Amino acid sequence: MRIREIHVYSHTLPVKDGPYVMASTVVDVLETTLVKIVDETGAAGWGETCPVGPVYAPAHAAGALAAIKEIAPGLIGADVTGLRAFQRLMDKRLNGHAYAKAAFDIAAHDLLGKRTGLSVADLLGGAMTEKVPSYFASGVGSPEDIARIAKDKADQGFKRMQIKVGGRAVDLDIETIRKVWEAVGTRMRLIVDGNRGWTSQEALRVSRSCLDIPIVLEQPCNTIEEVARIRHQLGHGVYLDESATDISAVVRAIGDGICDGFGMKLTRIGGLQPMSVFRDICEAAALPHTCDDSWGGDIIAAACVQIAATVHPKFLEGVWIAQPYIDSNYDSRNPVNIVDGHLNVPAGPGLGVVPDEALFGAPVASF
Ligand code: 0XW
Ligand code: MG
Repeated sequence: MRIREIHVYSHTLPVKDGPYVMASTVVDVLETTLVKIVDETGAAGWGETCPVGPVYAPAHAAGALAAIKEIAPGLIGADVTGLRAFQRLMDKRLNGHAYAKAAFDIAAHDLLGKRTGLSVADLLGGAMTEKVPSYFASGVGSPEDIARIAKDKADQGFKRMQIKVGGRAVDLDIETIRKVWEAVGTRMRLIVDGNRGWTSQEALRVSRSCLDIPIVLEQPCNTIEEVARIRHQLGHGVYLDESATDISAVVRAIGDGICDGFGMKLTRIGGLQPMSVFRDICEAAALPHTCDDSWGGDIIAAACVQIAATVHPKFLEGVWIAQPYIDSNYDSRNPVNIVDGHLNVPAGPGLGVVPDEALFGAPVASF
């Protein structure tokens, strides 16, 4: 199963009812990059990577495209049956840029699955469940608006919600957390995501002001060191997201006891192959984690659900997908949509979705 052709597409995803506001960035429209790899039989596999703007992480759409173009020529003739070797082949073409390599890694899994008749979850060790819990992530907003959204989401069947905070007066963040708690109580697990926006002192202040509310703090501060400094003074659990940059950062954070779990992004860690390593490390350490990505359409969403289905349910915190913020699907026959706060594992081989490529226009690059 050797790659004969690669086609790269750019596609625009406007934020429905946008903008989407986070501590460090406001986004109205996202540029996603898709790759289609074709083997000698004409079978195709799809991958995608969509940074949520240029500030959230050291990743941006133009960077993804440039890195993909750098890597692509070296993948012509590559055999997708060796998914670990495939990662090393990409490393030989370009140092770092895991978020771009992820698109190829996802496409290779999709192609291998489509050719063998196996789902991506099968390739990753096998699904443990047919549907996985999703969770809703709000933007940063007024206490009243976020409390109203929280109640709506609990009514829709979500069991977990991420409240975005940071980038404004910390008193407003505290008021938001309190209003959400008053609105939904224990109907949903509440995660408060600072997206690196608080100083250590602000994180401490929030935690001490909300000791009566069972929240978890996700990536409250900019660096691991800032989190580590206050870790044992906090009255709440801590998950790392942006700071969990790769497997070695994850291993270090677990070894140093800095966190109680992770928000993990499939593209940040480099795709499904490294994500499965991360999954197994978390299971060995008995730590929970999400299977998310920063943004993207049905290809990324399907990849997140496929890996999530292979996670022991007791360690799966949930799967965030951008679908509530996107107007349409790439695959209208098998769309990846949240129903009652949950996501069904897409049926069929590979990712279980086949995008309508007419949506993407002509390729921006072909190899
Ligand atoms: C809620 N997310 C999964 C989507 C946005 O990209 C931010 C992200 C997070 O947890 O930071
Ligand atoms: Mg986060």
